[in-house]
Amino acid sequence: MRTLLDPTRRRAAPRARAARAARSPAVSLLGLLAPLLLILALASSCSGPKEEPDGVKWLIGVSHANLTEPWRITMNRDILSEAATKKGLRVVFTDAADSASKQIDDIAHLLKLGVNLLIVSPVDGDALTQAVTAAYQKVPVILLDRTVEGYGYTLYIGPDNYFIGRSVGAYVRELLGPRGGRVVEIQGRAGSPPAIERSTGFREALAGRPLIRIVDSFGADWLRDTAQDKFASRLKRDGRVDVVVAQNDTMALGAWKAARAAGRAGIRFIGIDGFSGENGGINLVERGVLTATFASSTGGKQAVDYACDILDKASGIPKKIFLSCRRVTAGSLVNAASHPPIAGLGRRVVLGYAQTGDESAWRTANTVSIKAAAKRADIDLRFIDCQLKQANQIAAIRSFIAQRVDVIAFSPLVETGWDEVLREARAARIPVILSDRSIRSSDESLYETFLGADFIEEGRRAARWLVSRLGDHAAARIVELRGTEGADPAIGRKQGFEEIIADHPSYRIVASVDGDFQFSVGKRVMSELLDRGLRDFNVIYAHNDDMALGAIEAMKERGMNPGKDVTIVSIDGVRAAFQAMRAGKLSCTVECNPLLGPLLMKAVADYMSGKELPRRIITAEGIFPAETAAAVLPERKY
Ligand code: GYE
Repeated sequence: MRTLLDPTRRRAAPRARAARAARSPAVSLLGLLAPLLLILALASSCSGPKEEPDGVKWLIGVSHANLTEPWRITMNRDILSEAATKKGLRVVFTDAADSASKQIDDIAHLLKLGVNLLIVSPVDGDALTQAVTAAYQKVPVILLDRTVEGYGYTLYIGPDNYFIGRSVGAYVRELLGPRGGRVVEIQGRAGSPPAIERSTGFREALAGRPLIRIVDSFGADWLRDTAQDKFASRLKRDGRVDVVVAQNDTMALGAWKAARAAGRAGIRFIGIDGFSGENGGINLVERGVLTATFASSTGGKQAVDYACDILDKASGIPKKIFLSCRRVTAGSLVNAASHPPIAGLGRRVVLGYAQTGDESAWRTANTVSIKAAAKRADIDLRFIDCQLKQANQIAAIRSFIAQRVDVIAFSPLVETGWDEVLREARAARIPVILSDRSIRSSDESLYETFLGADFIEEGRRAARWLVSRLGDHAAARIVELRGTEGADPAIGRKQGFEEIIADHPSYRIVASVDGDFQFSVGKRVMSELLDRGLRDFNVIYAHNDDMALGAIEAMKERGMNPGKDVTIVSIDGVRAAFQAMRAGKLSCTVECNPLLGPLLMKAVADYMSGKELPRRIITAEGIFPAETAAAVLPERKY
């Protein structure tokens, strides 16, 4: 049994002990109580503080749910390979063997070792919430693959399982065509969040295609042999199957083995993960075992990369990263990598940006951030203010295509109407990044990534704060000032707010008007409501601060007492909101971070270097009730 730490040596401080053991070239394996795999990393990137005498700059603890599932074994490997590129970085692992209580102990053990940062892949999000949130008070915590309740962590990185399920469903629709067919679904661990989300997305994508029938669905715990045994039994009971959709490649391989053993030909097998190597999804597609796989990285490499940024106190660390997934079939194997590096340009990268306009203080800060970050990154920014007209944004994108820019980014004024112009960008092989706002399209391949806020959560936060302030059963009569009709943030903030107040029947929206995210329009529409005699309200919920401030002015002009008689909650967190809160006019603002420039330029640089971009990059945000305004205002950056 190889030991974890060298027990014969003088009992040095835990961290130095772990680091010294990590110098051992051999990878030490399982110990008695808390299996720690001590891995030595070598060459350079994590800049870190001064070099310690034993060469250790940073010690990262990785708490794994288990080290048996193929996905997690690959995740481990990804963490190792990325860590090995970081100078002075030491990484210690624990394996909870799927026990939540053991993982809680492992986390405590790693903290005792003196790790500088934790990477945790929870066995069970709920069970680990308290331990993770407590650890977050001591060190940065990156969650991998599964999240916990609330926001008590630094960064979440994981697959967008719902999106993966939808992508698989869209492919099955294509594969079976109008004739349809009989599908067997093999889920991972029945009832686990990834299994539920993948299955939900898959079923939703098949809606409206009654001739595609899921004739059986069972869990196989992500394991090949379990899938093989269960599918063999299925074939014995009823062999009429056209397609098997397994929630990972290894279970798809197991089912394929069962079909081969039963002499069944003609069934098509679809998997998920798309790992390289023997029996990885890519290899199985090459061999014709799988018809397709959906390749999604484990996030292990990204976790180590971001761990170094966090430890180096880099700015612009997002809150959530949802990894992308790519369909890989025999026909698409050639460019199995998402795209080759665009190197050797011999010139500055050219980025075309189509901005909505300059409708609010948030937008002004957003524009400043983008321009400053482009300058710092030495990127040639072609920036067009589209004056709040979608037609202008479409024209701007076409002009960027004509200029052959390297990357196009824009903040879609509204969610729909982009497919045609984005197909033109794709035809021109120019990648598109959605910044700040997203689009609604059936073609998920029209853009590389979305970076911005979780607008639905912002709406929930506004409502949760309101209920916490007024009480569960308060008679809240709410005037809603909506953002631009059809815009992603307006739709999301309305949805999130209504989701929470739906549980509180005494909270009612008595008027809802479109203020177009603008101070002047917010003031106008509020004036119209007041001049039409509206007085029976005691709350204003505004989708952004500018409209709230416009409404406050309208009320003051009519002798009303905003912030006293009427509780006003809005979203953005711009400086003027803090000033209004300090003056007692605004009650609360939910932050929506406009400083997206650094995130955008990192995404452009990553794309240009051939890195696969995440599907969604969600910003970190807070909530600021009026009582925090005086203390926080001096440090606000926008
Ligand atoms: O809330 C508002 C701006 O898209 C999140 O647009 C952004 C919104 C923001 O006009 O102030």
